[in-house]
Amino acid sequence: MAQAKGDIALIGLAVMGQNLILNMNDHGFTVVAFNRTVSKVEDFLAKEAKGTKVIGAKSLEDMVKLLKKPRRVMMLVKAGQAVDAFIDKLVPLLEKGDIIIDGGNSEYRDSNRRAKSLEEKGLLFVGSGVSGGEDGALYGPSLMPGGSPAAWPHIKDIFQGISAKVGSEPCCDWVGPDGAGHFVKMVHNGIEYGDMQLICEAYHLMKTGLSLSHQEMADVFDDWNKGELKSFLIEITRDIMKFKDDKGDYLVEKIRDSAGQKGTGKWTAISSLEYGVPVTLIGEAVFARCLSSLQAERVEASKQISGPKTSKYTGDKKKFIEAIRQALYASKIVSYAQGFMLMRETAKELNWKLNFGAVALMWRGGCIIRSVFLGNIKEAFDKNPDLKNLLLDDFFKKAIQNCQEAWRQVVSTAVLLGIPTPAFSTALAFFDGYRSERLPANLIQAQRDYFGAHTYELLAKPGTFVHTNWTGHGGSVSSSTYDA
Ligand code: NBP
Repeated sequence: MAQAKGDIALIGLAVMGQNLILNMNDHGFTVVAFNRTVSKVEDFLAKEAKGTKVIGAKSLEDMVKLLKKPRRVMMLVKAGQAVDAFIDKLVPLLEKGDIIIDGGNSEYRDSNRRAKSLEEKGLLFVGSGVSGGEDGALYGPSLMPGGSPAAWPHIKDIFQGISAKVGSEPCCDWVGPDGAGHFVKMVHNGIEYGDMQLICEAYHLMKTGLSLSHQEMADVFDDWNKGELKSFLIEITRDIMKFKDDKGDYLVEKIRDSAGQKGTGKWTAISSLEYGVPVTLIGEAVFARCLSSLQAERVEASKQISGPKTSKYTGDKKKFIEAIRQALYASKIVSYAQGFMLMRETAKELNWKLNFGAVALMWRGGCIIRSVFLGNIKEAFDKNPDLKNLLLDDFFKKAIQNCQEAWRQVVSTAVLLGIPTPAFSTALAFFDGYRSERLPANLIQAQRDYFGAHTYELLAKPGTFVHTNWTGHGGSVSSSTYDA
């Protein structure tokens, strides 16, 4: 009989799984490796895992026998059907209290379902966000585990051991029940879409509006990376700006301007619509990718539709670059405020208790959106765990106040030059809407009541809904259905 010495099993020997195994091994854990195509186990042991303590399993039965109890089985396989297929095969092999961990990019509602179904069978389920790409998996990812709370004490040492650290603090903590871990990872990815779009808009303005060279833009990003915008994405953008191919040309300009997407940004936008939270910046970032992908159509349109006479800014370049930096910073604050609004509302709806300070810390290091800025967000939630909105925190209120004038100048200049800045613009529109005591929705209510007798609420009598016969020939009966 095989000796049960494995601390954890890992199924899925593609790039993420392999690197996570090596990371676990480096931290002193004994990992049992398995893969659907079993020959890859042998290959892995002979190559990447040569000289490590990693144990290969020839079958799932074999793998389970090699594990200490409670058994911990982590999957890093393609999200969707592959996860369910493995769960179905694992369930008969496991015992009460054993733990199945899904570290793939699963949709959080799938994780809600899997947690419920496995808990009913006496097993524990963890759906964990893993961020940081292949390097993160190897050297320290950001990990966002959620699911059956009873699983956490059994996986905490491994997870916090292998995760990225900020100082001595691990970028991994328990997120919440059900699919909360995958939900938070989804919002992380949505925010990543937003951050990338904001940087692209800054690049577009500097390249088209200011005609900066690639070295000049690299210098600007380098400079920004020394201050409040310091982050992984700004850092890699600096390096991309100055990267030349073997012909000595700037590679970025040779890349087709059509952005791909795997869906997590879209899921965030869909969730925001479902829960009624105005996560406008991520929505615009997703749509900006969609518009970019209509590349052939845009090329055709560009020959037929013209914009303003010039797209060149004629004012002080240096001052405008600083204004762009401030516009990016202010827009980024709005984007994160919106992301946390979505998490707050979802947590309320699904009865999850999320620790927002811990979420900010998990994103502070290891993941793609890692930045100094997330430290400020953590401080805001540490100061006030019930903070309604980041925009109401003193630090961010002041920060956005300082940037406001420059932000408006950048958005209005971009409009006049015909350079699209959907994320900068929507962030500003949200900011102006959020700080408005009165919005024109009174007119929407009047219109709805006019054409559909949907009723409206009087400011002076909150909670009292009335209908008006606006035309004199409609009836006084109101509608009970929302079909506008
Ligand atoms: P992939 O997403 O390419 O998945 C490859 C693994 O899934 C292999 O082990 C493969 O087995 C297995 N698999 C597939 Br494909 N279809 C299967 C099926 N029907 N039944 C069982 N197994 C199946 O690998 P990855 O890029 O390492 O990502 C793993 C997970 O981590 C994914 O959910 C991904 O979204 C997530 N993730 C990836 C990154 C990243 O930067 N790549 C970052 C964060 C999270 P086989 O060898 O037999 O084909």
